[in-house]
Amino acid sequence: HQDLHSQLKEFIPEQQERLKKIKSEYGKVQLGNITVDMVLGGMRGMTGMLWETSLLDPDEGIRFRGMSIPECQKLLPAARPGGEPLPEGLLWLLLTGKVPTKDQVDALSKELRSRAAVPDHVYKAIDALPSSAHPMTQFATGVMALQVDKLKILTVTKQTKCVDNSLLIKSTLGKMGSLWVGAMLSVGKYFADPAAFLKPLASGDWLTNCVKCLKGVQSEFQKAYENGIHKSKYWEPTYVDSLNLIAQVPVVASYVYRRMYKNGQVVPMDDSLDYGANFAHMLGFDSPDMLELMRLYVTIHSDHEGGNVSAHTGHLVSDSILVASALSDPYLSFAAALNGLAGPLHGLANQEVLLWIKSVVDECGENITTEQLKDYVWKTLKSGKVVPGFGHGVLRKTDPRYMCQREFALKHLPDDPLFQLVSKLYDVVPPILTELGKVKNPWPNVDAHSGVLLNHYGLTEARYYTVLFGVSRSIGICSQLIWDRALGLPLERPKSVTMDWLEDYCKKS
Ligand code: FCX
Repeated sequence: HQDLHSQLKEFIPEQQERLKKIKSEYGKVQLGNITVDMVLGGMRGMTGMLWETSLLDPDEGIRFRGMSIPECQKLLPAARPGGEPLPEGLLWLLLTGKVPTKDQVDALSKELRSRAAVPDHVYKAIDALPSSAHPMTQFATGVMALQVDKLKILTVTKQTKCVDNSLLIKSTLGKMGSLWVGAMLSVGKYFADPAAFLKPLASGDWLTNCVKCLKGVQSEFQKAYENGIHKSKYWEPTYVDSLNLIAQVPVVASYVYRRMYKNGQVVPMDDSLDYGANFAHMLGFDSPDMLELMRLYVTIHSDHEGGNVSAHTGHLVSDSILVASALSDPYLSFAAALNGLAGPLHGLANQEVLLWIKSVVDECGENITTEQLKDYVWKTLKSGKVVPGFGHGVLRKTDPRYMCQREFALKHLPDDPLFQLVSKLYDVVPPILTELGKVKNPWPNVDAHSGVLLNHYGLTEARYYTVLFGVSRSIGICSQLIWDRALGLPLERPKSVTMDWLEDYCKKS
């Protein structure tokens, strides 16, 4: 099959069977012991979650469906021969476990473009915030607003003909207004037999029925859920929501950028461009190298197994669907993930890195000596701050996401002064963090490098950088979300204890 949906339809039943078998054959196998340190240490080192799309090895770094970053760079289809992988190819890989052909990726690019329309009320929701609001706040607000469906606003007279199903609605609508009927008609489209759905509304209890309709006018998942979809089919509307969301987020994100930094002059999508390139284009950057950078950027930032703050948040929130919390569709889950990503020890670190590097240059100039740099690092540490871009909760070696960005820089911008400073930091920081004695991983992570590359091509607004990370994360988080639904993964509900409980338990054992 050439299309992604058909491939998934074939793959999902196999994997459902596989999971059943694992449960029945290995359900009682022990995976490790939980120590008090682990409970107090933010659950580090506890294996406790299923995450199919990627796996993080402390030494090797991330593998997407078993493929390392260099393997992805080699094997996933690219826009130019030998160029950086197309993020659509990675989405295909995460969802199906297979490397797509170039034709399949091109078809997926086209499909994403066709799903990218963003309703006006999303822009209005963003515009309601001061343009000085942090870009992540504006972006997450836009994503929340995306969850609300496009309403077809019809002008309602006393007798309105519903064009979609040629049902004549005899209306006593006076006090309800056009918005409500627009909502109903939009929902009506979803039902298999809209005429039958709308008929009782024409004569019956308007208000009750309208409220029922309005609740349904949100994500495809929510509509299906409210309409009583069978559990085994949850993944289908989640798939539709997820693809829509992945397609829409670059449009929303670039709107935030243009609103904040380019007087609100929006650049429309280019129908000839792939996902990553289009994002760069809508931000206002068209140089071929920047397009390549964005393809690489989106690919490597997409997924980093399940326990990191943003991925875990998206997963945790979405799983509450299964206890009938009718709210947590992909839009709401992803908005929650974005709020997690906006923290300075997680995604916001990419902003912090560039600001920190610029503060080094401001204080010491671009031709800083190694000794001066060492002093600056110590000064940062002594003032009780972290050195942004270094360290990791799981990784224990240099992040391969850092390495591939370093290779990109060596190829395209070896003489950039800020890149040279980043290279110097690679020599200077790890020995200092090691000397501190408590840092488990002194090596650089993904965020140590991304800013200087973007800065080189003119995307200099560091406060915006985490939004780019966020757009990329839609691919990983939504892919796993589809699998959460396909595999029927249950609500997460780890047990918590108090200090009293810990003391009592430990004294007794
Ligand atoms: N600078 C200074 N101190 C650091 C440090 C750094 N870069 N990295 C770790 N430490 C400190 C911790 O703050 C902690 O100190 P404490 O005991 O006084 O609280 C101690 O070393 C042990 O921490 P460790 O177990 O090594 O690391 P954690 O798992 O607790 O934290 C992060 C991991 C990533 C949060 C930590 O290394 C850090 O704060 N780094 C800087 C911020 C950063 O780059 N974040 C991005 C991470 C990632 F790539 C992403 O999610 O985007």
